[in-house]
Amino acid sequence: MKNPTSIGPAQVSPIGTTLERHLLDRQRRMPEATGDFTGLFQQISLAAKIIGSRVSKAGLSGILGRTGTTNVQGEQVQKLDDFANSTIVSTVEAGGHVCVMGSEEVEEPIQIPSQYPQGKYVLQFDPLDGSGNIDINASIGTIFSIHRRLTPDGEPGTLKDLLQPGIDIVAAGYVVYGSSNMLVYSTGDQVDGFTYDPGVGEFFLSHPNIKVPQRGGIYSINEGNYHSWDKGIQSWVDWIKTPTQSKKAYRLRYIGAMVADLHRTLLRGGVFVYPPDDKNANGKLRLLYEASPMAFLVEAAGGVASDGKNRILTIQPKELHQRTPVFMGSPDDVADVLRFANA
Ligand code: P6P
Repeated sequence: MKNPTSIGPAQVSPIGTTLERHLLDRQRRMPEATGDFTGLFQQISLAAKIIGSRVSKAGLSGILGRTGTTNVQGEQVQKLDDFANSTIVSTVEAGGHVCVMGSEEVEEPIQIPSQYPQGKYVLQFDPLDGSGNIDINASIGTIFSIHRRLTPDGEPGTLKDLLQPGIDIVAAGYVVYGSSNMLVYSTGDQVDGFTYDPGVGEFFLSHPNIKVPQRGGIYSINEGNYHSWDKGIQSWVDWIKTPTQSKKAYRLRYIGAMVADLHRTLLRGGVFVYPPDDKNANGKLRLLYEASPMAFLVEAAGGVASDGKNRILTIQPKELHQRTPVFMGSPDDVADVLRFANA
């Protein structure tokens, strides 16, 4: 009988590989692992299940619509935004694995109450990305990224722990609440996708080792902003949808939720672009809890993630809610749009 605790490659069990099993197999391959990361991830998974359950019946539980408040972004806060934010905060803070959190919905760093341990990790998240889609039952998502703390162990975390570049991310992932709910994550080496089985209450490995195609046939951008873009972006859009002898016209797909648009891009290839426009000189998307974690995943899947000039992962954050232009997806497609953008 083989030693049951042997640290061999993850065996695919007859019941399939749950997220928990995947995390434990990863932990067993790392002798120095303390279980903190696995514990944090299990809290994130629990929060995702709770949020997914509420999202799936939002229309029945009086939780659609707006709270009447606006968030730090100046956006109308949806009731589900608030619910998702408080679910993640309350689930994670009690676990004692993080020292500070950053959320799209909260202006300041979220401190860990003194009754809980100050952990060694830092969690940043967009609790419900694309929340404008909630009331029309279109896909939405949760985005998260995990760093190690920089400040001394045991003390409350600070803004310094949050303002870290994407190249130092320990793990990043997203949950897409769509026709099925999926959790996709990476610790940098590969990207694995897990589909939620509500009958069992577990995420099961369904998309191991996701790789972005070198080139796709889809472009994803809000063409409603066409007249507020630089000429370079306008020229790229005109080019990409014009068939030539050597190139078919690309298809336009735009869901309006970054998680859903990039989930499709990871699986099908192509390019997702949110460039600067008249309203947002630095683009609309936030660096720390949208662009950076998604760039980490896209690069881990073999794609490219640029702010138009540099890798998004190399940006040194200066503010918690700073924005960045986003050009992400298949290497050849990102190269094309950057050629026009920088012409
Ligand atoms: P627009 C959702 O509000 C979001 O932050 C991203 O998820 C999405 O990609 C983008 O904004 C959509 O913005 O201006 O096209 O509605």
